[in-house]
Amino acid sequence: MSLTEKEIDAILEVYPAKVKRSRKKHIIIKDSELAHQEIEANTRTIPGIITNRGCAYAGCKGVVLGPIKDMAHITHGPVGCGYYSWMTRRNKAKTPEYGKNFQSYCFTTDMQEHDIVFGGEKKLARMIDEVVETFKPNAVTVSATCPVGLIGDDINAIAKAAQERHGIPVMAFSCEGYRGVSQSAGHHIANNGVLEWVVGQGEMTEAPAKYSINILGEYNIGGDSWELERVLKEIGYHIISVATGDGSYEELKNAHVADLNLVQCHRSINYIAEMLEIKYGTPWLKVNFIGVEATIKSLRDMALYFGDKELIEKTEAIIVREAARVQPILDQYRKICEGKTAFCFVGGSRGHHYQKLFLDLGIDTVLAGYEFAHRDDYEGRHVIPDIKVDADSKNIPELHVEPDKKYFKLKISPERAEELKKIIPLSNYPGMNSEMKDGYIIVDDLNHYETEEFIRILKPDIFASGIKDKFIPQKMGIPSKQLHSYDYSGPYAGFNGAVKFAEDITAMFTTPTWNFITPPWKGMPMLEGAMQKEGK
Ligand code: CFM
Repeated sequence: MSLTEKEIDAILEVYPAKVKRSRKKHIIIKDSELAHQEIEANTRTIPGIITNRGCAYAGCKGVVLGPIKDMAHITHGPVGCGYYSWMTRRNKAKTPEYGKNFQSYCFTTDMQEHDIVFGGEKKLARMIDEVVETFKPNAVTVSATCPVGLIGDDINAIAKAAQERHGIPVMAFSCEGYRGVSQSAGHHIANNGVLEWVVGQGEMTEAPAKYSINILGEYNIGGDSWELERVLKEIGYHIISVATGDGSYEELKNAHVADLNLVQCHRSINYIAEMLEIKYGTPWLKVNFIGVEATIKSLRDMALYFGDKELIEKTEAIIVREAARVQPILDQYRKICEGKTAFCFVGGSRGHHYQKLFLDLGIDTVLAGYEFAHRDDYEGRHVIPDIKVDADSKNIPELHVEPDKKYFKLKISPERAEELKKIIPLSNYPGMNSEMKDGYIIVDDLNHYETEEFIRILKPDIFASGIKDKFIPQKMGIPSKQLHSYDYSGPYAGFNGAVKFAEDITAMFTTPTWNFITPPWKGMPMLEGAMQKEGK
């Protein structure tokens, strides 16, 4: 089932002309006959449109920094910012033996009117002292919220002085909510800080074991990374660090010695991946561990990178064993799921990744998109040189990196890298659009009005999205699956994750609840007309 340009125009007709023109650029119908299809992305949301996006602070503190468990993450701002970025994302973390884990704490300066009027610097300095003395974290981050930037608190100076007082790293992030058009700006700000102040601070000069890797852009939502680690460790990989799910300062500071960086979520971590390549000579490989087929492909790509016969054989043996174990279970669920259609609209990666898992179950994704991704996440990294740098992106400092004098080491020769690039996505991401079928819809920054309209026309069997928009489709009679925090479930990654996901969505399809809901369009007339008056 697909839509025509005319039908999309009809949806956008209710907007004022300028808004219509703008929104049209954010929507495309996949057509592989065309040489290239450009989509507008990472631009400001139109005021008044109900978007699902978050803010720069959410992307920095909430997404990238927050999961690092042995650091204390202080929110300098009103209490709500700290509270709403505290654990709601379900990024799980285990406390290692003799290790530290502050995930269950929410640290905030709880700024009040007095602090806004007279400045919050002294309060922040006191707060850092109190946190360090009470909890003894391995490092501290301070994330700025909107009012901090507006009143001009110098968080960098406060952090620097605190670092000298306490002798542990204290890092300041100017990630005020308004720094960019979405949480994407915050990812970039956090990436810069992690690369500058964390990675490379460790003493390791060599990888501690064969096949040493970092898993970048994996946040352990619902325990995803634990399922990946189970398989990767059994194959023989040594995981130096995960950025940042269940991650730690202690591990991340030695991330520079890895032989390979995996990139699961391209949007939130591509800056670090790229900078690690320049600074330490470690290439990155785009992986997707969502879905059985996708997981198998990623494992094979990894084995090809190392090119070691023993590793390739072990990889194949584990793939055969795991697939034989989960496939019969998935086949049962597939009987119910097969032939259904989905909308898959998530933040910056999952709109693409989960299409693979849906496909494993015979479900076609007819509409997909991202809240805040950039054009390269849709069209592929080759478009990066063509992306216009606007005033909003200029707001975020670009870190200039050079090969590290002490630690730079080419992990593979340039010739071998070029050879590998022909067969695996090494330092490359081809984007979501390349894998969408013709006629299907790609929408950037989907809003609530358009959601309802697309649902009314395409009538998907499942709506996969987030907490802000899930309840409207749910009330329209469409099962709605949260793909940010997994609605209290998970893991959904890897082999066991695919089974859990299949079980969850099959339960959603088969619950008798839907018999008690009448979708609005069921009461709509098939035809509309007017009665002719007598004698006319
Ligand atoms: Fe990456 Fe994420 Fe995502 Fe993301 Fe997010 Fe998230 Fe997400 Mo919610 S880092 S871009 S900023 S995969 S919190 S774990 S689910 S919007 S698609």
